[in-house]
Amino acid sequence: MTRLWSAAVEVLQANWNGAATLPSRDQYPHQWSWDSAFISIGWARFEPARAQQELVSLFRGQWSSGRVPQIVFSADADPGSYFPGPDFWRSAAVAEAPLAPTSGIVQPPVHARAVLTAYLADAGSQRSREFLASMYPRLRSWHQYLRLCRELDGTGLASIVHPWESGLDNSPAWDHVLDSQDYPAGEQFVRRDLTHVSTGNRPTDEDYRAYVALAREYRDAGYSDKALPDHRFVVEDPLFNAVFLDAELCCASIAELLGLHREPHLARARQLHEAMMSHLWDEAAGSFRARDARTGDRSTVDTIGALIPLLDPWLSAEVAGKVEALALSADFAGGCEYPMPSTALTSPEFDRVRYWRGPTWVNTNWLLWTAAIEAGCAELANRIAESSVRLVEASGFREYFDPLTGTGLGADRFSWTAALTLDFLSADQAPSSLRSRLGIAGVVEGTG
Ligand code: 2M8
Repeated sequence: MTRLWSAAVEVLQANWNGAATLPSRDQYPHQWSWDSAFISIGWARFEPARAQQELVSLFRGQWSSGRVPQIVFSADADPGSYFPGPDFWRSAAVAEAPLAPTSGIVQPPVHARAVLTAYLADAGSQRSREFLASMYPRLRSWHQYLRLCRELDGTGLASIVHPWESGLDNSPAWDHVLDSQDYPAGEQFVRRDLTHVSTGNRPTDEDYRAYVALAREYRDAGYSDKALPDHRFVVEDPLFNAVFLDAELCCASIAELLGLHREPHLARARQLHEAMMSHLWDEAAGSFRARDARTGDRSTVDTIGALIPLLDPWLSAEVAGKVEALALSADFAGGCEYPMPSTALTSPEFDRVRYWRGPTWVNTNWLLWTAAIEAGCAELANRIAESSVRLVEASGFREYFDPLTGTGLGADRFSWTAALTLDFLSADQAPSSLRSRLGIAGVVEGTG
């Protein structure tokens, strides 16, 4: 066992609160949705039972509509340690919410991949089979929520209704939507995120004014998705929808393992493929771009989100080739020592230290690495795995990193950075790819 491995294990153990793993004890003292999925992939590498417990614990927060909330609040945390907390979201006032206090928005649906990984890490045991059988209906209900409540304009794509739902909070991919509107000051609030991290590395006050106004409007409409056509932020995001497509493929594999029908999941994954090609692929730009569902306008910026659709097994060789070329170009891997930057290096919006506007993040590296392995892009996969490990060796398990110098930024001892490092370090024992489990060939010539 290497020093790096032991250090990563130690971070996860220190951030475990008895039922779940906190993303960071100081900065994020509750359970976050997609963090938990990534974190469980790390636990699966050395303690599969804990990986499964992490996911079961997250789904305690699932609403009766199927919605899996972005945050499940921890009773142990100091109520003033994170904003917006349970007093802001007021989930107790919503009939479909569970007993555990939660926020009312969602995050990308990485959970089916995490459930499959946590099962495969201990596939022989009775406990694992029970885990898989109990999680499958919860995943189905989560995906059904996204299909029934978040497909708003007949495109077949799931919409996000808040920048926090993307997981890439202040990405320039939605500047064109946010900048076209005014946000009332509303009730006063105190930002807690600047207590431990410097102002220049976090979203701006202006960003926060928009985030709080949009969250308040959604909350005050009772988190009703029927009201969304009037909502001011409704965006179809390539990363969110590519992860959703991948999640349906994972559900197809889970259904097969449980002796159930995989076809409905494959059909839904295929529909997402068609919808992404029709609405998010920008032929002129040769790239996937986020789309404002109310106006149809697409973003003009290339971000890390443009690359994650490589997860789609039905991309034509031409489209997959363009995505791979962009990933390896001077805009991303070819232009810096520590890829993958969250915004194209040559974009005027690129900011090397400000949160999701430029820095390298280990979770998006892991998603693209997974996609590159699935798509057979060995050069890209190797480059990402090698540079991610080099980055944490040099700077520790930080939340994000300057892609030019590798300097660590944001929270320290950050859980998904530690967890996914364990996965990069165990790549030689990876279970067979999803495409080969499902018998779906890699990139298919002529479709798309
Ligand atoms: C960041 O987002 C939260 C809001 O959800 C915040 O800034 O307070 C993002 O990086 C998000 O992707 C992540 O899940 C969360 C916790 O790590 O932090």
